[in-house]
Amino acid sequence: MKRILFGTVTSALLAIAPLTSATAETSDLEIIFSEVDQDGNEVLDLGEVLVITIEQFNQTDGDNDNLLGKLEVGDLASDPEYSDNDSNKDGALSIEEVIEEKITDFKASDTDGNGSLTFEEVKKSYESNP
Ligand SMILES: [Ca+2]
Ligand SMILES: [Ca+2]
Ligand SMILES: [Ca+2]
Ligand SMILES: [Ca+2]
Repeated sequence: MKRILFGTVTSALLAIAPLTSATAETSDLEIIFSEVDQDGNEVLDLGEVLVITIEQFNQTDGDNDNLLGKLEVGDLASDPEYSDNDSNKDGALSIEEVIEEKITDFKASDTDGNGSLTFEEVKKSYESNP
C-alpha cells in the first residue's frame, strides 16, 4: 500500500495522485526527482518533499478551507488512496493527513534509513509499488 508519491508540480495532488502509471519511463521519474530536489544535491530530504506537498495542497484547495474535499480532487476521490489517507474519515483530506502520509511514504522509501532519498531509492520504491 505504501507508495512513493512524487507527482509532478502540476499534478492535481501529489499525496493522492501517485505515479499511477506503471508504464512511466525512468526519464519521467528523473524529471520529477529533479523538480523535488530543490537544492540540487541529488538526494531528496523530507523538507523538500513536504515543500512540494504543501504547494500542491494549496493549489488543489480551491476554496482555501485547508481541506481537500471530493469536489476539489475530482476523479481522485474514488481512488482507494483517498479514503486511506483520510484517517479521521470525515470525507476530506486535511494538510495534516496528507503530511502524515508523506512522512510514512518517505520513511518506507528510505531503505538505508539515512534520512534522505537517492534516485535509486525512489526508483526502487516506485518499481515495487507501481
Ligand atoms: Ca536535495
Ligand atoms: Ca478546500
Ligand atoms: Ca480527513
Ligand atoms: Ca536513503
